[in-house]
Amino acid sequence: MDKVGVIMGSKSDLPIMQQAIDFLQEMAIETEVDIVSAHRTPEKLIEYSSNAHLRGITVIIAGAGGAAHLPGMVASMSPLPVIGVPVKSRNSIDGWDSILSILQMPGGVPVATVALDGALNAGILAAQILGTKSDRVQKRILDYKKSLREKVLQTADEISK
Ligand code: RP5
Repeated sequence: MDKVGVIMGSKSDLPIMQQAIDFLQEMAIETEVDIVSAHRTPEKLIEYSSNAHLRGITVIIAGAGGAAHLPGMVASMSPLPVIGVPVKSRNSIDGWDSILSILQMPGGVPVATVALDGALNAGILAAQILGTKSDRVQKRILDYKKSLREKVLQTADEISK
């Protein structure tokens, strides 16, 4: 089965990135989690980016804060789709540095960037990509959307009483 690789620049990103990991687990999608730092472990970054597609990973979610070069650098070397999560880390200037570092990629090297701290959406997007090849995953996504709809309608019902 296809796997999603979830990487982050530091353990301090984990509380945010856990949202993606939890969602993928809820969808019963195999997930490989690792810490890969663009600045502190550049050799590991090259190794990870060059080999992820060779061991069954089909989508990479990469989260980082501050001068967030991880998602873009992975995208520069990997043939896989990369979803970038800007993290509002303690070294970040209000999150804008992370957002712009991940969002403003040059032509030819796309990173699908989600909202600041938007790891849940990164997990959903990764599952949706896998769902294009798996009826089982796609069915779970449809069920998830149904649960979102029902929650809103139920709340609307409650407050309108
Ligand atoms: C980035 O610097 C990491 O992705 C993290 O968001 C931020 C701070 O890292 P730590 O100093 O907490 O390890 O590279």
